[in-house]
Amino acid sequence: MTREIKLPEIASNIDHATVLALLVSVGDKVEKDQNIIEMESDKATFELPTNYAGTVKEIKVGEGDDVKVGQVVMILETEDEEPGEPQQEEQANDESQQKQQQAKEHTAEAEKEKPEKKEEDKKEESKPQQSEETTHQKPEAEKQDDPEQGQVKDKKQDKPDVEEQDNEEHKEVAASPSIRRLARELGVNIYRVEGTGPYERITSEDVKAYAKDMVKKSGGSAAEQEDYEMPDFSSFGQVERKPLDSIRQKIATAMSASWQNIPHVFHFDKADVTQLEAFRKKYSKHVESQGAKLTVTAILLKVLSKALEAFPKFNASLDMANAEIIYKKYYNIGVAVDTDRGLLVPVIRNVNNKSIVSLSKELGELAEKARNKKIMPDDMQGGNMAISNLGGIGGTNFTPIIYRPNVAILGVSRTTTEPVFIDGEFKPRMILPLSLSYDHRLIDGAEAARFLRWICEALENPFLMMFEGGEQ
Ligand code: CAO
Repeated sequence: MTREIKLPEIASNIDHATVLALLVSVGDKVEKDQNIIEMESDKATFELPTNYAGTVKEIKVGEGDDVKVGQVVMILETEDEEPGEPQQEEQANDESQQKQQQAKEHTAEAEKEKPEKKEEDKKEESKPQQSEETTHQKPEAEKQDDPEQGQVKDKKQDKPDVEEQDNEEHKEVAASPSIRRLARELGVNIYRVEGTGPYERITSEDVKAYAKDMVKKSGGSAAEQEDYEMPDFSSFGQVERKPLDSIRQKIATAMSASWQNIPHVFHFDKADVTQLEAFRKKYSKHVESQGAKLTVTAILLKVLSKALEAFPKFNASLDMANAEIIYKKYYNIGVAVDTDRGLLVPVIRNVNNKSIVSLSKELGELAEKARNKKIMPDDMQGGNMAISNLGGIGGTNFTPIIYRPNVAILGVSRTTTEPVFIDGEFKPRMILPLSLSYDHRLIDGAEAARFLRWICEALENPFLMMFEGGEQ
């Protein structure tokens, strides 16, 4: 029988995605859960798996197509019987609805922070093909950003600007959806751009010129990069030019936006993890027997969630436009994962309520999903702070960049055995170097020092909290 494969709910605030690459062709046999299409949403690049095994009968979309949630992308010929279909479809729909519900719950706080985004996307969707359009759109969406998404904020920093922005809501602008998207990605408030096209229509050149001007005025380095004239490298030797893939573009945009907008300060400390390492060795078999690997990162997740409970500012976001600090009452932590496509940051939710064993399992599964291109945009949303552990690779210390809208990130370097002077003699101790990058607009140096010391002391006394939290 034939089965329709549709674009499922990807995340609570995403209702469409673009086809980047078709991974199968008509006539190909596919397994259940095999990835069939590489797609890109506003939030991330991901691969769409099929729910069924079968043979590809028809492909309904092409590369570059914009696909709505629920739209049929492919038709498979499967071997199962007709009667089973409605039930399975229903079940798949139920699961999808449940997932959507969970995602909505998970991101409820985040949604509150960006209520206009979905609204604006909907408006764009409803007029996708009009090349020239005039709409009233709220500018809030242009100011939203996301670390995975790489959008740049153009937030107002003080009241007069906010009032000006309110007036702008009532202004009409003529710009196509692609130009609005470009403006969002460059952090440009489209209501401030003067259109030079026919009937004052805003062109991509107008948006880019505005963005350059904006960054120049703020003394940022992106303008320098854009304006920077590349030397002719071929005059020095052989070169090869390759396009930046979409993940790398998103990472690049997100990193520069973060670096330009957040006044970073870096703080360093060292934890004596000799006892912790003995503990890890002792219990690793126990954890392994439950199908997980007890790693430093899993333990740090637990410790960090407790530190966030004790220091709520580090679990907050800074809303400069409204002059507010948003304290979050949930403890979701992102973990930087090194994949062959680049850095991805899946989020582990409600870390404070989970045991180290379940955190170890979840971390392993998420890291594998990220590396196998099975990670979905929703898996990477809603993180309050992040851990970046480069210790498995090497290095004595580093200064990670904060993922907006977080206000801090914990960097973890390699544990080494060092001589430590204790009770009048040098003793070999296992030392874990930690770095904390924090947003100095919200967090003061002394608070950062106390926060990182708290983490070090928790690691130095592992038995105090190791098995806290309910099993999930
Ligand atoms: N010091 C010493 N060894 C460490 C360590 C540390 N800080 N952290 C991990 N290791 C060791 C582990 O013990 C493991 O050794 P064995 O194989 O001998 O047991 C090995 O390194 C690999 O660890 P892992 O990757 O399996 O486990 P993890 O849970 O500690 O890390 C993850 C998971 C996803 C964080 C990691 O795999 C990863 O991708 N790290 C890179 C993150 C990154 O790219 N950050 C930069 C982002 S830019 O800010």
